[in-house]
Amino acid sequence: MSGGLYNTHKGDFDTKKDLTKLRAYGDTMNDGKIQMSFTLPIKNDDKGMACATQLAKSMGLEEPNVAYRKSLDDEFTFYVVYGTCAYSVDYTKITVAAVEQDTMSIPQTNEFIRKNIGRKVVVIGASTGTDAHTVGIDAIMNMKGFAGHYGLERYDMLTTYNLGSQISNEDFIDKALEVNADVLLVSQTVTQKDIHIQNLTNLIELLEARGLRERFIVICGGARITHELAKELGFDAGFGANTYADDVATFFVNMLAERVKGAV
Ligand code: B12
Repeated sequence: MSGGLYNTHKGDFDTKKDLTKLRAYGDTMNDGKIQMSFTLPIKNDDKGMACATQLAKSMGLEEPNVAYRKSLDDEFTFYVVYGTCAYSVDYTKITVAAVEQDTMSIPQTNEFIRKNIGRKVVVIGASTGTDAHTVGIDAIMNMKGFAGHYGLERYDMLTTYNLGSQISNEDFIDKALEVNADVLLVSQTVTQKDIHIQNLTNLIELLEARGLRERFIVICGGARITHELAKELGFDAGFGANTYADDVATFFVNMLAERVKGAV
């Protein structure tokens, strides 16, 4: 877009996109307009609104304006604040660690396994620790899949076990040994107080303590998981939002094939 969505005449505003000084886009290029929301543990009155405005200013928002406020109860108020963000980022300097691969289709993956691994691959998945969210791991594993991408249960050359949610790391490892798993898939949704970091770290520590870390390919995923974080925590890969069964299957069959190749 250049010069605004409804721009029918040349107005007196910036139209030049500079990726080294990328700013938020509201109505016109580089106007820096953003909207954010938060809750304050105070009652919904004018003083509360002034507090919300002050907080927004401290966060770098110029001319903040409370566009919406709603009492959640007598002592909590939700605010939506609109304003101009003073900051920019240098897009050209941003690098991200991500799994780099050409995702294979289901038939391609099945064929790849037949050719390079020569047997069915065993995959076990769960939402572990206290995390009760199953939708993420189901999206990856269930036959019907998610958003038009069938899940791992659909693959002829995979044997899958979806344990559901709130599975302790100890039980997860025991079950992985029982079914002779090749791949461990862990889903983590709740990240409050870094509970996911503690739980994911605990899984890797338990595997290491039992001399099993290299026995499995271990992958985690969830809306707030990045490949970078997963690697830092000792996982082989991490997948965030907008990833599907075919992405993770492509990753682990390639990794397993490398191991099979290395073993002969
Ligand atoms: C549905 C839902 C629930 C349902 C879950 C039902 C179920 N059976 O799963 C219920 C009502 C039970 C629930 C409970 C809670 N929830 Co809830 N829930 C949601 C909600 C609305 C949607 C989550 C979802 O299903 N997304 C759809 C799936 C498909 O997306 P996804 O998980 O990101 O998965 C994708 C990727 O991340 C990736 N992926 C995920 N896992 C894996 C694993 C692997 C191996 C790979 C490769 C990829 C992968 O692939 C998937 C497909 O692309 C979100 C808000 C939201 N709109 O996101 C809150 C949310 C996740 N819940 C939240 C919270 C806080 C809770 C509770 C703690 C609330 C409470 N105080 O009781 C409890 C959980 C208690 C517990 N012990 O865990 C917060 C989490 C905040 C945080 N970051 O910590 C959210 C974000 C809401 C919010 N804004 O506060 N919740």
